[in-house]
Amino acid sequence: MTRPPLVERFPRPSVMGVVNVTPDSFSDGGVYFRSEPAIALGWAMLDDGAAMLDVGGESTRPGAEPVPAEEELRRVAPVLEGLAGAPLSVDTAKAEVARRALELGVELVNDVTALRGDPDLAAVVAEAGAYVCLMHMQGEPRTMQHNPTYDDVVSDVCRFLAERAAFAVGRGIAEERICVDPGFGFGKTVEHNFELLRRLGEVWALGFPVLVGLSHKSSLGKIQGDPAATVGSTAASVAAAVAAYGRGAWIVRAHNVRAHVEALRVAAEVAR
Ligand code: HH2
Repeated sequence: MTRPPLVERFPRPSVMGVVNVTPDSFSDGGVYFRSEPAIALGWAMLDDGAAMLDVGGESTRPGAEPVPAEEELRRVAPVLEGLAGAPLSVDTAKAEVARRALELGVELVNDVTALRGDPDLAAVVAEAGAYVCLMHMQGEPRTMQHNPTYDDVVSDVCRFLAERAAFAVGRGIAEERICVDPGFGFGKTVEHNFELLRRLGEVWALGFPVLVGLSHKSSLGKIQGDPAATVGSTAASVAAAVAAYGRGAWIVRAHNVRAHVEALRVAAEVAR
C-alpha cells in the first residue's frame, strides 16, 4: 500500500491520544485495562481533536516488566477492532504484535526501541508501507532510570536517531514515513529531559518530523518541588508541549487530548 508522506497524513501540529490497555501504566494504569473503556476513551479523544490514537498493551514506565506477545495482543487486538476506521498507531516493539495490528488497520508503529527490540519488526513495517516512530531510550525500562549518563545528551540522542533512521531506510522503510522522538523520561534525569526540550531544535534539524511524549512525565512533577513525584499535571504537560511545538515538534503524544489541541491551536495561530 502506498501512503502519503507522514507530514501530509498527520499535519503539524497533530495530537496523538494515548490509549493504554495496561494494568500498570505510570499515569493511568488499570483505568482502561478492559477493552470497552479503552475503546470509549479512543472515540472521545477523536471527538476532542486527536489526529490519531496510540494503543499500547505494555507499559514502558521505569521498572516495568516485559509482557509476552500473546498477552500484549490479547490486550490491544479487541481495542483496535473497536476503533476500526480511526487513525491508529500501535505502541509496540514486537513484530508479531505489529503484524496483527497492521492487519487491523493500524498505520503507524510506535517503537520505543527504535527497531532494536525485535529483529523482525523493520521488515514488517517495510512490507506494510507503514509509518514508524523511532524513539531514543538509554537502557531498558526495567533499569533505565538507574543513573543514566551521557557525554552531551542532545548530541548523543541526535546521533542515535540519525543512526536508527539510516538503519530503517536500509531495511526498506521510506524516509518520508519515519518520525523520530528523543524519548523524554527514557533513561534520562530531569536535567537531561529539560536540556533536550530546550535544544529540541537540534533534533528537528535531523530532517524528520519530531514526535514528543512529555504528557504527565515525572520530570514535570519533580520541578514543582516534589523530588519524589511520579507524574506531572496536565497544565505542566500542556506547557511542555507548547514549548516543544515552538522548537519544531510535529506530533504531540498526550493523555488529555482536548487540553493539548486547544493549547496547540493557539500556539499555531501565534506562529502563523
Ligand atoms: N512514552 C510512553 C510510552 N510510549 N512512545 C513515544 N514515541 N514517546 C514517548 O515519550 C512514550 C511512548 C510512556 O507513557 P505512557 O504510555 O503513558 O505510559 P506507560 O509506558 O507506562 O504505559
